Amino acid sequence: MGMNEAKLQEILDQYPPKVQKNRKKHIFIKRSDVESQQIEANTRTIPGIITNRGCAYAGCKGVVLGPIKDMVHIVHGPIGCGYYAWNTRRNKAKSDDPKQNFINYCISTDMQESDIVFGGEKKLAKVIDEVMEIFNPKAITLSATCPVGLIGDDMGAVAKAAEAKHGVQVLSFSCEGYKGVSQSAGHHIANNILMEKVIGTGEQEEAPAKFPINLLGEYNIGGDGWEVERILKEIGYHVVSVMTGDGSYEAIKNAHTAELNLVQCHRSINYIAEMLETKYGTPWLKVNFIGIEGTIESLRNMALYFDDKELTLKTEAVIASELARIEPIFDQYKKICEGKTAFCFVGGSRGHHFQNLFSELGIETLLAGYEFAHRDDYEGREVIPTIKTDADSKNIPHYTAEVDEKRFRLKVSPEKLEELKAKIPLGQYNGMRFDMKDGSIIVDDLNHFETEEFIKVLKPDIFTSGIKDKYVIQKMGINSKQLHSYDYSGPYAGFNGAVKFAEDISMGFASPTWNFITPPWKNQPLLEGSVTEEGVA
Ligand code: CFM
Repeated sequence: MGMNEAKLQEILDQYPPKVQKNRKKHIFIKRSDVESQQIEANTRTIPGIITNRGCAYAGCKGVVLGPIKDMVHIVHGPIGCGYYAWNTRRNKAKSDDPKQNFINYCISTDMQESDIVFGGEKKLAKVIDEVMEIFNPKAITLSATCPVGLIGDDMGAVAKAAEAKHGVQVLSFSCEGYKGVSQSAGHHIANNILMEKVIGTGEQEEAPAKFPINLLGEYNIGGDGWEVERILKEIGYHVVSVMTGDGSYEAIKNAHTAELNLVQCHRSINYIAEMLETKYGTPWLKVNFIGIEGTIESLRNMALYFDDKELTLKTEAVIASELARIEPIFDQYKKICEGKTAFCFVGGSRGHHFQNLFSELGIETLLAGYEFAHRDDYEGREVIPTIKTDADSKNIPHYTAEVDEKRFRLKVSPEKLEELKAKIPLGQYNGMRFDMKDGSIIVDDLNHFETEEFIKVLKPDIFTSGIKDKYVIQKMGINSKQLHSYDYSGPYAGFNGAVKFAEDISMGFASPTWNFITPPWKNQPLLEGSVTEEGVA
């Protein structure tokens, strides 16, 4: 049985009226015969509902700052916030100088009750001293967790004093978990400070090689960034910096020297992309290195931008040789996957990006969504001016980049830019809805109740999301693959990544495990009941 408005309403009817009214705005069935389908996104999850979202601290320290390998990232707060985030995101890094790679460390001020009562500033200053003594890093970040904001520790003052004492940059991030409705607020806070205090502080005026690019919104989960870099370097691009997977403080300082910024994850880093254009005149191009077709299209769009004969020829040569190598293997896996169906629910960009790979494998995506994306990630960037700023988004300190008089340089003429914009997504992102088939479901901040309900109706063959729901889904007899951590596998980006993904999910489909699981609805009477304002009836 497929999904239709009536069936969707039946699911929603199980909610109390207030909850139903709220959740209805976060779900729609794609229809291309209507011009716009608005979704509510980036608003608070209803208390008590089991969401997959994380917090602002997770988005700031965990997502954007954490992967920068040559800075020490100190978490100011109780040990749980640091320890629980320790290496769980699989943002890999390697360094030519092993003494400047701190990715494997978890550094926390381990706040105790007495610190909450009497303040944690002294302890934080002491931890910075210790870090300098043990690691001697080039720079340090301080990330605040909830109690820090609640007791009013002045991390900025501690950072300033430490900079004077140690002579290295100490950046303070006021990213207390409650600063936003999800990790999305933390991305924004991290973007602002990196732009204000790090990017453009390098001494280079020009990149040392031709075709210099920054790769933004690529976090090297399971080695994705390495695979993308391998391809770009083979073609002849010079990767100035990656933000921030396997990223380096030293490289990010010189990000202003790039001539094009590539944006893989729009949600987490579109702020920096926009600000780089304002400040240095560098346009950004939306790319998607997930999927073979996505990778090829991204490479061809880059070639169109640089408009260089040799680069274009090399792009085509690399595409041809990669295809010849991987297609026969990919096609083998396709035989296993073809005709299957998927749910694809991930953070703020993968819920869209991985639909490419599914469709290349002959798998139809029936339902997709994001945990914490904004309306533009669903509906396209043209809706940005219509998004209302609410009290929660006002929590994020405002920062506006201004033109750098010395370093601003138009990379292509305004006429050429307009011409290119008609052909390639320069400064443009169409969002998830654009690529989805009519009749498919788009859900924002999917919760556990809806997860189970949609599974019962649509019975997908594979569900890609995260650790919080993985085992619930598997117990329902459905192949479940984590698309946050890749379940200890990867890379899944680029040409090699597409093959690896195909191999991994084919193994999942071919596993005899599923024969031993009976989904609950097959042999157990399901409890009939409803939840009302007063409780369970
Ligand atoms: Fe961007 Fe990400 Fe994602 Fe994200 Fe994330 Fe992640 Fe993600 Mo998990 S930065 S929005 S905050 S692509 S950690 S590497 S997988 S939710 S879809």
